[in-house]
Amino acid sequence: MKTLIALVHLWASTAHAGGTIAGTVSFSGAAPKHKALDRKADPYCAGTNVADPTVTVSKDGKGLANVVVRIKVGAPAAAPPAEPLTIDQQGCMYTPRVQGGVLGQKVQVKNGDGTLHNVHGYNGTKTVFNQAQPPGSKPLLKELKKTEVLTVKCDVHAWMAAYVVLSSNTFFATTSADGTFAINDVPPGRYTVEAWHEKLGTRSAEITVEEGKAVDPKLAFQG
Ligand SMILES: [Cu+2]
Repeated sequence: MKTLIALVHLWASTAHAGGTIAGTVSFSGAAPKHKALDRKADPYCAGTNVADPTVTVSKDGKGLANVVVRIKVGAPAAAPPAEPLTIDQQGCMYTPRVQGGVLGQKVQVKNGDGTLHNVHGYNGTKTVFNQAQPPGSKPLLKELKKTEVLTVKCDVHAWMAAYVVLSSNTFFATTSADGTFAINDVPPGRYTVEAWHEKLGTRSAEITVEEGKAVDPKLAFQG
């Protein structure tokens, strides 16, 4: 029993080693007006109004959602997890819209809708995969072939878009609705951190992570 307790203590102390990269990705300027998407093309989708989520800012207008924050330079490379990333299709929108992953990780696309989607993955302008997914069909499991930023579009519904930002390491997070993020258990060291947004581009910062401390890279976008 004593050994078990000692092991649990050891696990607890090592599981939270390192520091944290955390903060709010800030937004300044005029918050975009959220026009409703034109979804009349498919009666299945047309019933609900959905605001254009391309640039989503927090309620106070100061934080930016759907930004992938990641260590771009300085972190040890990691093998892709065996578990695929998941993108679901619900109400004729992709969920999540933006997420991070590890280079080489697979992605599975589910169709929770009662309508046909055509899942079209791009690396830049190059097609990575392109497959119709009728309602009730099994998830599509796709390899991303060295893609760093995967864009997923639907050839049936022009408004649908999802993004997967793939890194060589496991240190990444996506900002919440209020623009906040946290990357935990980062080994102490100097890093280049990058923020990626689907429309507003990228920002980067040089930071130093110290044991047991949190550092905010103060990443900022202007609208
Ligand atoms: Cu669709």
